[in-house]
Amino acid sequence: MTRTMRAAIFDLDGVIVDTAKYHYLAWKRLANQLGFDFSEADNERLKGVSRVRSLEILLEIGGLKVDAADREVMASRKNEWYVQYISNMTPAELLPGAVDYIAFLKTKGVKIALASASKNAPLILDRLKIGYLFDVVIDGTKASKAKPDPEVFIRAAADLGIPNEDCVVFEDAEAGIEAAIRAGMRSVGVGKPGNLTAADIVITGFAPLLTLSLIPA
Ligand code: B16
Ligand code: MG
Repeated sequence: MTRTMRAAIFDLDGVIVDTAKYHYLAWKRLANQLGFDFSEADNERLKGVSRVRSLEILLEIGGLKVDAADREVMASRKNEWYVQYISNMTPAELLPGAVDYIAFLKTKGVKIALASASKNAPLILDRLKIGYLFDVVIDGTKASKAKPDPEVFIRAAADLGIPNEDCVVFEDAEAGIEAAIRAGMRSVGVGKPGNLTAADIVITGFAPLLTLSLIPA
């Protein structure tokens, strides 16, 4: 049986706003400072993953063992650089069609949530003045378990009052698609064809959906 999409749950970084490049630049800067390189392919493993877990993966890639106190210093340093990068962000860095697509879904009565691992989500929503789009926001300041744990999506659906199976998740990260599947939700991967193969469908962006006035069901 086909189920209607009653709620759309959006990831933030890499789906609505092009902050993934700033996370990458800040992690690369830290890796370089620690004496090793960090490629865009390596960065795919960090997408959607919490700050603490991202640092662990980065240190694994560099083959470094670092105690907890130094890890905390490094995570803070990366975040300071990241916040510097995003503090000059403008609406030009919203991904094409994302805001229009969300506005379109709202006209169809679809509930909208944000479910992001980022503790910086409130800052980004404020800078870009897009907080009004969301009926519910679950971000890294509210959730304790990072994707691929389904916590953020399950909490978003519960706060919206919509059953998990009637929600569709929009995600750019493998960890996020896995979290959506574990939540019993359908998923739309936003990224390059060939990536995110576990998603129900993969789109390169929202503009084509608008052209077709398409609501994935
Ligand atoms: P912060 P999302 C995630 O946001 C990013 O994809 C991931 O790269 C980042 O490490 C994580 O947020 C934590 O972000 O350091 O700002 O708390 O994609 O779930 O919106
Ligand atoms: Mg993301």
